[in-house]
Amino acid sequence: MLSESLTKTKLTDPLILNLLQNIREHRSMLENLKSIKIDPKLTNIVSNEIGKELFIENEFHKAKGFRKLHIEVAEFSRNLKILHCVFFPDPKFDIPIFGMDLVKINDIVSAAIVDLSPASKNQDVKYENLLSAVDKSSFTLLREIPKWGEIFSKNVFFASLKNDSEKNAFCKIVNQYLSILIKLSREARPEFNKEIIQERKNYQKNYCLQQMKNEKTSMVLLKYFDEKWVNNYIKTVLFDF
Ligand code: BLA
Repeated sequence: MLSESLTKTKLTDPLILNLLQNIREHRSMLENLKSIKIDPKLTNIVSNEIGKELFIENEFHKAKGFRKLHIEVAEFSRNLKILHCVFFPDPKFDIPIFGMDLVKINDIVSAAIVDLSPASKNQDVKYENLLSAVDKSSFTLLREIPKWGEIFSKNVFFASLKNDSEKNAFCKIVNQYLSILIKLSREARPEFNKEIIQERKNYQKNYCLQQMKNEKTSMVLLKYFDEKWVNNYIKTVLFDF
């Protein structure tokens, strides 16, 4: 196991810690896992300014089949907690993009989203049946995907979580989506056709450009950082292509 798997986080929220542990466990199953060096100023960010306290903790790895495995844990003004995770495939491999976001405001999980999003043409038909088979029935507050979310698969899951049973059910869905991702990545073989690889790069670019249209991400960051910093963070840390 890599030492990063044991990295402590400042966050103490049990749901986020549970999800974080599961994501790290799945990540550790990937072949050739290595951490990526990113500017330390962007990796660990802390502010203790009264009323504007925050920390942002990032983990970056790569592995066989993946150009960037990113996990971010953040807490803003002590009341907004976020777990953000995107696993971007290496475009040589036909692997979908794993994305999840959990937004907790005080004690309410207002947004819990997870998906394996297509990263090449017709890719979703290859794993749609696997995602459809995952039980997503026990939720009362399903949410509608915003317009920019056309990048997600038909099986994107998006809800607010009402109680412990829904929180546990969401963790289970995330686990199953990650297991499907690991299975697909084990089966994937490298492609050498430049046009096919270019098309996959375009899919990732489109995924990132659409995610950048989510004003809720930038709105939070703009309360704590200036516009230049936020644009750079979104383009280089969250959604680079
Ligand atoms: C929504 N994202 C949100 C919300 C906030 C953030 C505050 C509003 C919560 C709500 O609608 O209930 C904020 N998310 C952040 C911040 C970061 C973050 C600041 O990750 C990181 C620094 N967002 C993603 C990824 C996905 C995603 C990878 O970053 C999905 C795979 C989805 N977030 C997503 C969606 C919404 C959301 C779909 C709801 C947007 C809406 O309804 O308009």
